[in-house]
Amino acid sequence: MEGSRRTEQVVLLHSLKRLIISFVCCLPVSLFGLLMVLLLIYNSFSVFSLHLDPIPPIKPTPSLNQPQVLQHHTSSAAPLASSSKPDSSLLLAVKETTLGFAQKQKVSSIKTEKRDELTPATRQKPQGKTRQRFKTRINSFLSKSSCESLFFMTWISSLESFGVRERFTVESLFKSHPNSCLILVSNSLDCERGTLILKPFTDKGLKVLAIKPDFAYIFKDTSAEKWFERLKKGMFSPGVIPIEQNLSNLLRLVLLYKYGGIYLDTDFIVLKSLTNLHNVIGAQAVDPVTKQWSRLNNAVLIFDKNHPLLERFINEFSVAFNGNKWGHNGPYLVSRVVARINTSSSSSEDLGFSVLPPSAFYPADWTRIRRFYRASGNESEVNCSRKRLTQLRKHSFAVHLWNRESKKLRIEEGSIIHQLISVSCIFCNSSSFTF
Ligand SMILES: *[C@@H]1O[C@H](CO)[C@@H](O)[C@H](O)[C@H]1NC(C)=O
Ligand SMILES: *[C@@H]1O[C@H](CO)[C@@H](O)[C@H](O)[C@H]1NC(C)=O
Ligand SMILES: *[C@@H]1O[C@H](CO)[C@@H](O)[C@H](O)[C@H]1NC(C)=O
Ligand SMILES: *[C@@H]1O[C@H](CO)[C@@H](O)[C@H](O)[C@H]1NC(C)=O
Ligand SMILES: CC(=O)N[C@H]1CO[C@H](CO)[C@@H](O)[C@@H]1O
Repeated sequence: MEGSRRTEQVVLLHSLKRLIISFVCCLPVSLFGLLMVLLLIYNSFSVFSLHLDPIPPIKPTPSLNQPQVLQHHTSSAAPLASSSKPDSSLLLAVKETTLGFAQKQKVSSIKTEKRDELTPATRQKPQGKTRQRFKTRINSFLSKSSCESLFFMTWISSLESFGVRERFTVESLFKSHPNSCLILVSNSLDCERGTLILKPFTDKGLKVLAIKPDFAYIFKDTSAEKWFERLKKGMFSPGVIPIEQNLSNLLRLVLLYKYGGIYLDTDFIVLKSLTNLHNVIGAQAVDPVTKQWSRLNNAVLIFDKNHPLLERFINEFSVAFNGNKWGHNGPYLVSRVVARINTSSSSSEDLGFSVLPPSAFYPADWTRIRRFYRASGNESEVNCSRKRLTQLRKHSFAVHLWNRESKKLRIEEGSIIHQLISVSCIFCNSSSFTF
């Protein structure tokens, strides 16, 4: 609406101008001075209209940056709702600006209007760039990096909380995959201070990109698109709150669906190369009697682009999303979908994927991860942990650390984790062991 009002204004000014010019030709010279005054007034008006730019000023930062995300963890509904608002209003503002700009270009062919155009043009630039940036930055990163394999991680929390443990996941990943690429989808890490955190890796020539997600672009043409639209509309009601947490579950599915590759949570120690694994998901628990998996997990996903199982996961997410039940849209979701496949006529072979046993990625259950952090007390414990280490090296690709359970634990010297770190590190300085 603003845009069209503006256009009317411009059209009006133009016809006024043309009228005046045509009058100049047939009027006596005595009136010329008066006309000059009129023109002066007109000009000052058109300059003045620059300041009456109807496009509302755009708030410079989207809502998902760190301080606000921190709030998401600690505070209640009210500040969260208000922090979500700028994001969607930002999208609207971008649309309006683009529209206004396009219409203006059509109407104003006269040079004097050039200055006027600059205002929306320069304003539009940063926003338009942000929306373009995701696609072009990822594409240029991939085309210049010649990636042996492509890893994705998402970081939805603050920059400050991306700590030694998270950095070590990246470290161990590159230790086993020095020629791979890592795309860290994150609002907080895609900034100057984030670049500093990743600098030790980039300085070594390791290929890592931290990039802000453009959700609208990422979800486009999947069943997540409509869900996201609904979410954005619903965001104004206080019901749906820290969407970023739940979005991470969806983001990993859609990123793999669009690009293919390996998704990894940030609480892993990677032990060996995953490049020979294709279209796999890991079981986290097995039924002791039937030996069938009883729970899958979505902390590691390795899938080709456009894989039908990912499509089913995304569909399930959009249909059955429930922001109030823990795990419902994550580990339980993948378990639910795969279990359904096995009981229906199609099987996992039809869809072309396999379920790896817990030893692959989840060798320690979350209830038992504690003992991995403790040093051995006596000889039998030493023997036991030595045996465990041998098994890990033999059967495990990575060890999930269950950050929720383990982040407060200290790594005791000689513990299993300590020994895994000492063989999976790149920098191997003392700070690696202090998490
Ligand atoms: C499906 O069920 C069969 C037989 O019960 C089992 O052997 C197979 O591992 C199951 N597949 C998955 C993906 O759960
Ligand atoms: C070793 O320590 C564990 C507990 O830490 C204990 O249960 C076990 O009996 C001890 N074994 C020996 C041989 O001392
Ligand atoms: C530990 O292992 C060593 C050699 O493998 C063995 O000699 C020793 O008896 C074991 N100790 C215990 C307590 O099992
Ligand atoms: C240890 O390595 C990290 C990179 O992981 C680096 O930022 C830090 O400065 C190093 N510390 C020392 C003491 O070298
Ligand atoms: C399925 C899932 O992870 N849901 C989460 C959505 O976000 C809320 C708030 O953090 C969590 O409590 C839910 O567990």
